[in-house]
Amino acid sequence: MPTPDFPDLPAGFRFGTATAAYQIEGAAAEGGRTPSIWDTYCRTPGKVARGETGDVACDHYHRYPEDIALLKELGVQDYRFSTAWPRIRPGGSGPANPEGLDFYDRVVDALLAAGIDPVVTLYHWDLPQELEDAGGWRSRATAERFAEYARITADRLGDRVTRWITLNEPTCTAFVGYAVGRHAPGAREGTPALAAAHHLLLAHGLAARELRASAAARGGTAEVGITLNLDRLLPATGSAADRAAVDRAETLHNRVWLDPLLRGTYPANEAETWGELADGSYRRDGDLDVIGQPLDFLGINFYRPVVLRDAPHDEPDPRRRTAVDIRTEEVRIEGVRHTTMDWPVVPAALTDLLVDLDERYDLPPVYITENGSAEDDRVGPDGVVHDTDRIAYLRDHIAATAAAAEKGVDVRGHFVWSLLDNFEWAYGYDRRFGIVRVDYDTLERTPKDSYRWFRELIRRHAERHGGAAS
Ligand code: IFM
Repeated sequence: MPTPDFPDLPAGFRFGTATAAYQIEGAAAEGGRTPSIWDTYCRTPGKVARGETGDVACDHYHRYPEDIALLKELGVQDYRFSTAWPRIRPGGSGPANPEGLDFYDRVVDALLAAGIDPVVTLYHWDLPQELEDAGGWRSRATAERFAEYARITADRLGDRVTRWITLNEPTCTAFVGYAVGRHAPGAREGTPALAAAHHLLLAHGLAARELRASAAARGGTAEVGITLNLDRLLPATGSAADRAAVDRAETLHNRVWLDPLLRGTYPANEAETWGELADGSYRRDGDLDVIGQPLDFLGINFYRPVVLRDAPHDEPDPRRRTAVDIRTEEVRIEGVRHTTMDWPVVPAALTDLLVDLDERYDLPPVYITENGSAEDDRVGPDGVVHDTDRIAYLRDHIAATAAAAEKGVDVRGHFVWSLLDNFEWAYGYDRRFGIVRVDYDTLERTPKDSYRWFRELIRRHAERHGGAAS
């Protein structure tokens, strides 16, 4: 059966869009903000395409009223954005920065005035540089500083923000940042990257306590979640070796987070995955209790499935191995469209991932906190991007979420990545994920066809299930 143009989601389902501070805000040296690891990384020759930086980005710091007007016109119920740690607590420790807090205060008020619920992510990769200089996520102290920053932010915004996401995609922080070296801080390490993963989990747990304590102190409650980019991993063949490769990758990508968070245990096959790199030296008694406190929701970012086969180690010398060298190799999925990230488009993999996770874990309510595609956008003679491929991608993935809901997964919302074209990390600005085009010369925003399609989906959903579109 062909996917309907406008998939039907359950009553009460919420639609949103997502962004992140460093990718859109700009104003990198304004309002008391200090450098993060991404400011440093962008200035390191050869790290980011064309030497681009987030200095200006979409200039959302100054143009947020215009962006919130676009959200209002779109009709979304939710908007997910991140606060910048180096804007709220410059340098990562010490006093809070009133100007930074005032900025987010204005954003939250403007969203609420537009009838949109803010969903705040506290960490979307912009670690204050001073904390990296002191060890970064390899160090337990960073988790403690993070909890303090969470409390400062919740004490200021928690009277209006009720849904909090502690971390975005800790896999990218721990492994792309400290083992692959393609994200800030650009390290290629073994055990320290595993320590970073553990400290990120601890940071989540400590911050969750603070968020709840802040809400309780004002007689309210906070809904606390974490966003993981969970991979749908498939073996290239049915061989035992390829299935074992997927098992190791499941631990690297998914179980390293899900097992401590949802089962209160470390993954059983750590030794098979990492050998002596996983020496546990960075763990302390009681950490699992902090990490495993109940989640109010789980955020899942999904873009594509990954097919893997068994492979030898990249690095023969065990002392020089990184934490991502787990004897696997990615195999290209043929016969499907690939986006400009070269990511295969396989929407059914999202349904399969959700159903499989639901069978394996006792899941809290789920939100798809990011999903979208980078496309080769062309501005037509009418000045508009007619992004039919992006519309098809979004339609089919939202339909895949609907299919998971039909199969019994408690999935409550779907956030499109992203509202705006923005700074795509090591790729710089030429990978465009937005449903609104940003002209980086003039900073003019122009909604694409996908924006109008998403607005119509939201409108029809409201019509079908009662209630206003926002
Ligand atoms: O742009 C990123 C975002 O910051 C985190 N999730 C994936 C997106 C697309 O690569």
